[in-house]
Parts: sequence; structure tokens; C-alpha cells
Amino acid sequence: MREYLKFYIDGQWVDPASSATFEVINPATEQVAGRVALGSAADVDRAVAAARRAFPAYASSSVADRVDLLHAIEGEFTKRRADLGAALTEEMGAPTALANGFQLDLVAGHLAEAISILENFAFSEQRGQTLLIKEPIGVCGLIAPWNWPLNQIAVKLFPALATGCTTVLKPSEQSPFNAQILAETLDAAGVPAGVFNLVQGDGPGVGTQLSVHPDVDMISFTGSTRAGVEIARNAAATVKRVTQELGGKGADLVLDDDAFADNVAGGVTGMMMNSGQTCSATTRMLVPAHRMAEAIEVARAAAEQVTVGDPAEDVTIGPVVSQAQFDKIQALIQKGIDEGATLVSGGTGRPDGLERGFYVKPTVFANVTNDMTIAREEIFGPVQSILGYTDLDDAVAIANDTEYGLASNVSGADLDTARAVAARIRSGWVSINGAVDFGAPFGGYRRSGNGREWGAYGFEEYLEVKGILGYEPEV
Ligand code: TXE
Repeated sequence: MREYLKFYIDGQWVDPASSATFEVINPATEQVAGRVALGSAADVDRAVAAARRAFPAYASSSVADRVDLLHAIEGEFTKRRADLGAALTEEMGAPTALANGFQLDLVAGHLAEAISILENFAFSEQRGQTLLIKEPIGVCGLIAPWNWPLNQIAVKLFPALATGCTTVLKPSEQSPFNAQILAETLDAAGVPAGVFNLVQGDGPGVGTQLSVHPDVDMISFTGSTRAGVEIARNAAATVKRVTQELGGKGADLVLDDDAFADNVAGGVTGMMMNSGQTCSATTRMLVPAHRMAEAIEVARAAAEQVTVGDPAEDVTIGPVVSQAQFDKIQALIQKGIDEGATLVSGGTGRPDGLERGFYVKPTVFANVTNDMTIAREEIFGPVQSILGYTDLDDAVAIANDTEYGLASNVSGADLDTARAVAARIRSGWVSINGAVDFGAPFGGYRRSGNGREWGAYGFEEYLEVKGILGYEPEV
């Protein structure tokens, strides 16, 4: 059993103010996997004070020094990959191959991208008589979720460190282990004292205390829309900047062409990766109505290929993260059945032979209409909904008829059509045929959030822009 009873504050492993702890449940076994210190207001005060003290020197460090620091982090991260992967599997049930592979490859990708952007980033620029300067905003509270835990930390922490901000991280209370190991890697890499601080705890406690803290300049949050609204409200009292990456209900718009069967199959298995616990998962597959029967056959076969089980084994998906998520997903699957969608594959209850663990059957619904609950709410489980469209105007209208606007996809062989359709979807990200780009802005329209992460857009969130007017006198 793991035990993490210290926080990382001001370059030291310190005792928390209180002796309270919380337990982390391994979702594959439902057994306690570890115990972690529960932070309180006093720990947040101490961490924020350390970050504030460290800010002036770190903010004025040279770009070259920060590039060196990020390279040092890269070196230490590479050494700890196996430990990080094991932690991810234990705390959130990610299959070993996913935890050690793609999950950590994403983190490495964001770090490499941050280094290359930093090397070329224009922190100042002269326009006419005015000098424009981009300066780090200050002390940043980073509040992270559990679904792609280290990746979500990476997209906040690396731009913050690259731009010269100092940070206090609160990971999700459901996935705190990887963050403890991350803190060890940052310490080994020589991150200056106070530049990175780690306080573990829950949303009502440490999360709220960071949001209301008068000496925190910005909160970067990824999680539920519910918590995002609370954080924004709490942060408003001190006029903090808040960036929020919230939920999604993206469309996978499949064009009517020869690639149709492959795209339907890929769309089903793709959204089920990580047990569907991905904000950018495209959970509404839109197919031409006249090809619904074909889509059902292909989707059923694809879902049957998705193996569920012990994440230590060679499976496609492991459990979902918690009893609460399991219950939410079960209730939504039942809603789909009750509201009249066609159940193509899966359904309620655990898969055969898996009596323990938060395992969900890979589930596909067809003949879904966009007013059904399963088409409107973020399910965050391995549940795909297939909806029919009459023509491309109808498809675009369905894609855009959602409260969210985070990530969508257009699949098809005809790239001209795919590009034209992608341009009409109101969403921060629209991939064509599943493309991924570390430099593309990731973030949402509407209730999917505010601000953008990834690439140079992620840097801008951590910067203030200052104009020095009359820098060059008029001639
Ligand atoms: O999220 P919470 P939950 C969605 C997904 C999921 C649902 C609920 O649909 O089923 O949200 O998940 C911290 N002040 N996403 O309940 O509570 C919390 O401690 C400050 C989508 O687990 O939002 C944790 O660190 N912080 C999403 C983080 O917020 C607060 C990823 C996320 O937890 C807080 C996760 C508060 N008042 C869930 N309340 C995505 N966009 O990828 C909670 N937290």
C-alpha cells in the first residue's frame, strides 16, 4: 500500500498542518491502494507564500535558464516513466500499455513542445512607438482532474514554468500518486525552491482555498462544468484569471463515402480508449441516415473487439475510475434504453466474469436522437451514441446543437468536404480523420470552458501583456 504523507513546498518535503489523510481506491480491485495527506487552508497559505517569494527571481530568469530547466525535467521524467505508469494504473485503472505508453508519451510531447516554443517565443515586440512586453502573470493555482491525470497537469505546469510563473498544484484526490512522483522528478531536476509546490486535497478544501486565495493570480482548471462554475465564482472576488477546460459532447461526423465502415469502426474504438473518460472523446457519431443499418453492424463488431478487464493484463480498457463514475454511467445507459435508443452492444451491469472493480460494458446505442439524455450529457464512460443525418447541413446542425464545444472530428476520404464541414463546427478543436497536433489550441466554446491549452496558445494564458507607450519618441 502506498503512503504519501508529506507535501512538497518551498523545495522541501514538509509535514502537512493537520494529520488528516484520505484513501485512494484502486478501481480494478475496489481495495485501498494508498493513503495521502489531506491538505488544509494552512498548507495552501504556506505553499502560496513560497510561490510568491520565488516569483520575482524566477520571473526574471533568462529564457536560456528556463530551457535548461525544462530539459533537466525531461531527463528526470524519462527516468521515472515506469514508476509513473504503475501509479496511473493503480489509481485510475488505465491499462498498463496505455498508462506506460500513450499517457506518458503525451506528457513527453507537451514538454518537448513547451521547450521548442520557449526557444522561439517573442516575449517582447515593438509596434510603432510602443513596446509590447509579455510578462508571467504570477502565482498560478493548478487544479487537475483524474482522467488523464499527468497529461492534464503537464498542459498546465510546463507552460507555467516556461513563461516564468510559479505554481501550486492540487491534483485530483482520485489520482494523487502520479503527482507525488512528478514532484520528486521536479525536485531531482533542480526546479528552484517555491517555483513548484504540491498540496494534496479535495475540491471543497484545497481547491476552494486556492480559488479564493488573495495571493493567487490565476487558476487553471480542468474538470467538471459544475466545479468550473464554482471556481470561477470563487475566483471572481479577487478578480483572478481563470482558464477552464470543462466537459465535452463532441461529434464524430462520418461522411458518406468508401471509407465509411473503417471510420465507423475507428470512431467506436477510438472513443472507448481510456474507458471513454476523455473530454475530447467524440461521443455522438453522426452517420448518413440511409447507412444506419450498416453503421450498426460495423459498430457492433467494433465494440465486440474492445476487451475489458484487469488493467495489468493485455486489455483494451480497464475499469472506470470510481464507484461514483460507475453509477453515473449505469444510470445514463439505463436512460438511453428508457428513452428508446437502440441498444446495439453492451448495456447495464458489469461484463461477465468481472464481479469486482468498476468495469463497464463497451456500449453502443444507435437511432439516437439529439434530444435524448445520452446525446446531451457527458457520460464519461465507454458509451457511443450513433445518430442519423439527412444531409451535411443537418449533420452540422446536429453537431452544433449542444451546450458544449470542445472537440469534434470529421472522418472521410474526401478532404475538401471534410475541410468545409470542419470549418462549420463550433468547437475549439475539429480533427480531420483523428489528427492530433501538440501545437493546436485545445479548449472549448460555450460550456466547455474558457481559454486554450497546448502549444503557444497555452503560453498566452500564463502571460500578462504590457504596453510601454512612448518607448520610441515621435520624430
Ligand atoms: O469532477 P470534479 P468529478 C466531468 C465528467 C465526470 C464529471 C464529474 O463528466 O463524469 O465531470 O467528475 C476539483 N473548487 N469531468 O466529480 O469534481 C477536484 O478536487 C475547486 C470532465 O470527478 O470537477 C478535482 O481536482 N476545485 C473533465 C477536479 O476539480 C474543485 C475531467 C475535478 O473534479 C471543486 C474530470 C471546487 N469547488 C471530470 N470541486 C475533463 N474536462 O476532462 C472539485 N474540484
